[in-house]
Amino acid sequence: MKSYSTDQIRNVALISHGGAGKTSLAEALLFTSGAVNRLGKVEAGNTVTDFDADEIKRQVTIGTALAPLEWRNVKINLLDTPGFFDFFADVQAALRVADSAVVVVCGVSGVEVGTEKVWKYADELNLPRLVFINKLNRENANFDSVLEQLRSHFGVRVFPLQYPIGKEDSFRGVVDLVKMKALLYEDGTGLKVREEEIPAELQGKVEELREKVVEAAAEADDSLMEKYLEEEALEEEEIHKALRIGTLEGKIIPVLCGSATKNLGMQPLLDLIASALPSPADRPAPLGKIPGKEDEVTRKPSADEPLSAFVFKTLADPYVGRVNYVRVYSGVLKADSQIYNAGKEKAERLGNIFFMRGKTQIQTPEIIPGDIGALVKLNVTTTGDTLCDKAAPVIFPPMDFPEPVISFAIEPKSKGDEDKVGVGLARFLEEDPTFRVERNTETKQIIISGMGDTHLDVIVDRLAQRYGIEVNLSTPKVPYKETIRGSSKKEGKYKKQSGGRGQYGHVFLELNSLPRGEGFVFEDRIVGGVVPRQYIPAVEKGVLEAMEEGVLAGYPVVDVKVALYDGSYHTVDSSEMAFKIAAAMAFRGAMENADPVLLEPIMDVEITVPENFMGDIMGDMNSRRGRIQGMVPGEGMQTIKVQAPLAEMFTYAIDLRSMTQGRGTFKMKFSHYEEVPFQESEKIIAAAKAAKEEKDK
Ligand SMILES: Nc1nc2c(ncn2[C@@H]2O[C@H](COP(=O)(O)OP(=O)(O)OP(=O)(O)O)[C@@H](O)[C@H]2O)c(=O)[nH]1
Ligand SMILES: [Mg+2]
Repeated sequence: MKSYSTDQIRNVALISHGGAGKTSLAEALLFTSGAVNRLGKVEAGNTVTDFDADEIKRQVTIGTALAPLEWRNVKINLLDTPGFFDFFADVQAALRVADSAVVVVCGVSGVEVGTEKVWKYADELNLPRLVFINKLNRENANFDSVLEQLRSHFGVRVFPLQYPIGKEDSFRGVVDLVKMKALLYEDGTGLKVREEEIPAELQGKVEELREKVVEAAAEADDSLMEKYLEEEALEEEEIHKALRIGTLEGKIIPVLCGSATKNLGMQPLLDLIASALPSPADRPAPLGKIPGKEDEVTRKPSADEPLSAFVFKTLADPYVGRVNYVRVYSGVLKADSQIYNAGKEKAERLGNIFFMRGKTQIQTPEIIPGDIGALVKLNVTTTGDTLCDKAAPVIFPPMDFPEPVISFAIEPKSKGDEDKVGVGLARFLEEDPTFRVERNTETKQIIISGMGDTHLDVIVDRLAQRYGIEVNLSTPKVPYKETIRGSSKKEGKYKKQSGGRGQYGHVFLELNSLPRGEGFVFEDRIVGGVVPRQYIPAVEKGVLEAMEEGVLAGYPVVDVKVALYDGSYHTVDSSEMAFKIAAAMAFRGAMENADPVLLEPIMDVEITVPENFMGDIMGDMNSRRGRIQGMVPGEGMQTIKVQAPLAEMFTYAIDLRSMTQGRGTFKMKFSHYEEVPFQESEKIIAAAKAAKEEKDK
């Protein structure tokens, strides 16, 4: 690859609803620019950016991939992002380092939930963007209606710069509304464009649209306004300059169209990316913190500034090892150099450094400010880290990824694979910021959590593929607990005095319930040494051991106060062991008489949905034993605060998505334990009994 300067770089994320054609578009752009000499297909599993085995199998993008290409003196770093909601973290990562985006919209489905979602996110980042209406060769594709949808969703700043020629099967080119020429594709490769006069039947339509483009250009560039008002014709150059100004400011969002799989419409798209989308130098320099100081610093995209680079994605490749994708913000990142990980306070040694095109490593001596590349074999560095010059350390803010929303218990199919599962999962943690693994100490299960069932399915597939481990997923066990509502007293006596040294322990315990969350209190009310001092800790220990398995369903017991108020001993036969056993017996007996109940974890849930889904959400929450705590209105959205039992919430991520077609989101965190209602409780106790009998068989 040639060397470029910062103003010749375009970091462009391809974003869309799932399946609009981002990967196919990246492929077509690579092919048209000559970066690859074959147009791969998603269906054939041979695209540059969907290179992962799981992506090929599922024919969807799972992780953001890089695709640099060269076009007329500009280096365009495409970032092909996933459209599937489960993998949204990778969209976030891509948009963090992109300077602009191409929003791909399907010419048949038009604006979809995912389009709105990525658009909103790009808005939050003030990201200049353009729209590509794809799949115009498909049956029922309709440019006019999709444009209409775009304008009604995203406002009148959305302007077409093209109009398609021919429909569906006969879609064969576009009218360039700036040049006012027809661009025709006739040889089937998409590589040759023939310029022609605009077909007569489109003339009327095209002039109407052109008028709007000129108007928008005049509005974007003050220097053109006067000329425009005096009804002087604007030059092509002037319009392009104005479009660039308008696009960078976000006042204009140009719309182009074509077909990725037909490789139709790629040259104008590449031209517009080069001419209208920003270089790193056009974007605000990022703010970072100097470690240990409060002051913020900016790092300008200049080779003279000290080095700073941000790691936006880590791949834990089982063969290549760890690959860190970085964007350099300032200074020049050089191969075979020392760099400093400011957050982790560790120096790292660089060997070879690369540009990545899909999985292909293209070696480079350096990565200049604004460019994106990959580093291998770093020891401590992962996603979210800042790399810099040790003499001028800086830390850029890490990314704010969403918390996982769905959990499953994971178990190897063959016993003995537990350790291997642990090692494999730890690898995924390195590369996936929205994946979590946790060992639940109460249920003894390993719980994996992620952004949706597909996300976790992919993890399962990868465990098999990369590490040869087969696992089962199941709904996690609820960590129920047991407690008492009443109080009671009970005697416990353990006595064995036949032959040899005997055993003698004897206690009286009183149980009282404690307020929720108080745990356990032990009270020693022995007077006159009826239970000798040295045995009292054994009594407490016996109680604690008995509390590990309650009398109802074997769950841990909480929120009880246990008082030892009487007992007796034997000078020879008493022992710590005997007192422990006596205490456990007394505890169990007392608990049975103290109105024992099951407790279940209650979660604080915050659900955000468009207003029209409110009714469904509330009805559904009712059936999940949820209690509405409040509502906070937002822009067209409502946030509903609910408390609901964990037992009812395991599949909520999936259900909410299907209830709201993916528009709803939720957050959940543990709140407190609460009594399980009688009917539910009966079921849980019966299930525990059955499980125990099964085990004892
Ligand atoms: N007819 C037609 N099909 C297309 C076109 N572009 C993409 N497709 C098909 O649409 C499907 C999805 O294309 P992808 O390129 O994987 O879409 P994507 O946006 O990358 O999908 P995700 O990464 O899963 O979000 C594939 O079957 C493509 O062959 C097009 O221009 N015309
Ligand atoms: Mg894709």
